[in-house]
Parts: sequence; C-alpha cells; structure tokens
Amino acid sequence: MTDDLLALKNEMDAALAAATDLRAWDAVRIAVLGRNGSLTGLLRDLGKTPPERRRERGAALNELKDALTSAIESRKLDLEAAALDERLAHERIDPTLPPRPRETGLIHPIARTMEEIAAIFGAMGCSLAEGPDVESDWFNFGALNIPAHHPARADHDTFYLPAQGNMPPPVLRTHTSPVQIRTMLTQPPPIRTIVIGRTYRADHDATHSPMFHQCEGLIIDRDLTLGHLKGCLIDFLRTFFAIADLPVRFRSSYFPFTEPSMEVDIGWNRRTGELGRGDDWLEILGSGMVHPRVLANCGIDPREWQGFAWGMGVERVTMLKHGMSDLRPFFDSDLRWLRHYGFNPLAPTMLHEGV
Ligand code: 2U9
Repeated sequence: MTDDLLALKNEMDAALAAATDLRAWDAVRIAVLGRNGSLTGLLRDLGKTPPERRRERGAALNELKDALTSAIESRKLDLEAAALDERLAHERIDPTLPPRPRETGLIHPIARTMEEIAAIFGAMGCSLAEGPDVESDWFNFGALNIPAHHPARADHDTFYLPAQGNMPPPVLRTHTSPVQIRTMLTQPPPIRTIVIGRTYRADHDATHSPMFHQCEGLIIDRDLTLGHLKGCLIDFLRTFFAIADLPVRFRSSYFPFTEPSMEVDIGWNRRTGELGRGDDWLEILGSGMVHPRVLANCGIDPREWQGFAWGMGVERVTMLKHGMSDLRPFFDSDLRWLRHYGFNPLAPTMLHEGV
C-alpha cells in the first residue's frame, strides 16, 4: 500500500476508535465511504493515474476498500453490543408488579348503534344535540302541536312528575323531539341536527322498555321538499344496514308534529328475518315535513323556511340489524349476553372506514 493509502487507513482507524456511539460511527462511515468520502474520491481519481501505474493503484485501492469496509462493520457490531450492555445494565424487571389485565371490555350494542347513527348523519352534516330527560309539558307536547287533551297524548304512556304551583306537571320526556324545539329556539336556521338519547314511556314487554333510546333528526332550510327527506332517509338506511339496494317504501301516516307524515318501511323476509330480500315490508321509522305550526311555535317563519324530521327507536333498529328478538336483555347487565352481543372496541368497523 502506498503512503497516502496507509495514511488514510491510519486516520480512519483512529477516527473509528474515537467514535464511541453509533451516531459518531455513522459520521466516520460517511466521511470515508459516502458520495463525497475520502476513499470514494480516490477511486474516482483512478482514471487520472498514468496507465502504466493504474492496475497496481487499482488493486491497492480495492485492498484498502475491503480493509476499511470490514473495520467499519466490525466497529458497528462492537458499538451495538456495548449499547445493548449499557441498556441491560440499567433495565430492571419488577417482579412485584401485577400482570397486565387482558382487554375484555366490549361495546354495548346500543352504544355501537348510537355511534353508527351519529357517524352516518354526521357525514351528512348533522350536529349532535342533547337536552334534559325531565321536560316541561310545553317542550314535550305543546310546542310539538300536541295540546292538552289531544288524542296523541294517550299514545305516549307518559310518566308525570309532581306538579309545581299551577304549572302542568313536568314529564320524563316521551320522545327526543323537545331537544329539537330547544335547538330551534337557540339557533337560527338553516339547521341540521340529530338527537340520540333516553326516552321514557310506561310500557314493558318483549319489545317495549320503560326507558328506551330514540334517534330523531331535524333539517330546516329554504326550499326543502319531500324529495330531500326521501333521499336522506334512503341513504341512511342503506348505509346503516350495509345493503346497497335495500328496498325502502314511504307510506302515508299521521303525526301531530309533521304534515304530511310518512312511515318508512324496508324490504325483508318475515319468515327468515333476512333484511333486503323477500316480499314483506317492515316498519323502521317515522318521518314528515315539519308542521308549520311547530316552526311558528319556535319563532321560525314557515313561509320562508321548511323542515323535515324523522324518528326511530335505537333498540328496534339494533334488534333488526343483529337478529335479536327480545329487547329486555339490553338492560339486564347479564355478562354472558354482553360477551356474546358486545362489540370488540378495537375491531375495524364501518366507522373506521369513514362511513
Ligand atoms: C320536531 C318536529 C318533528 C320527529 C318524528 C317520528 C316521525 C316517529 C317514532 C319512531 C319510533 C318514535 O321511537 S318511536 O316510537 N317517531 O315516527 N318522529 S317524525 O319529528 C319531529 C321532531 C322534532 C321539532
């Protein structure tokens, strides 16, 4: 090896010995073998060597390159081993710590449905509103065009609370509609909102619970038509049940707070319970154009603004989606049932796919 190559070898050996961590080691490697490294430069200049000395010079350079490469690699192994020794010397295992518990928590089917409904209508631009469970007679009934003695009151199996003074007794809300009344009173239109929450009716059997959950939506805008209502609900139902061609039927109905009103059915097979196929129809939600008197009750001019609204039972759509026949286990806290029907919080769902 010529003097200049020997000098380079010595210089690099010294630099490698001085490099006491992997960062410094990498700097040496780049200074020698990198694109602008000293050895790379010498190899590049080989062409300038007189032809009679080129072969000898080339062989010497290759020999140097092999020596440098193996010195660099072996220094890396030493430094890695030293780093590991250093870490192990400081790491301690504490045998007194308890074992990590297995993650066993599951999402309740009602909670999962509420998340899914919120995600779907959220993607359509709806915000999520909340309100109190105890409501005045006016918010629960009067503002919704259900005055005292209206026959619709009899359908609600209302829980009344003790009256105060001359006021009508407060009630446990029989539907989530009073939250929409509150929203209209506090927000100027246009409005796109949904409410998902607890509601109460004095009724208890396999398909009714005195406390159940409703989801209601309210859209207020100019020039709204039944076509907007239909498109919105068809899109929702097909996404929620994950059936792209789910048959949806709108059937004329009556609610005091909407005019016209429609119940919404989906296609299914009554015998097998399969949704989306078969010649039978299953009622799934109620809907309609917001009654002009309800808008006026909230200070919204019905000549300028229209609204459409819908409502559905969260337990009912959950039972249909997952083939459950009894509603009572939702509230029994039976761990065997919860383990069977609960959802793994970490499993990917349509919510993670951005609906
Ligand atoms: C405002 C105006 C109108 C909400 C609506 C229904 C039709 C309906 C039932 C479905 C099953 C209740 O859980 S259930 O028993 N709901 O059929 N709900 S339209 O209409 C509104 C709401 C708020 C201000």
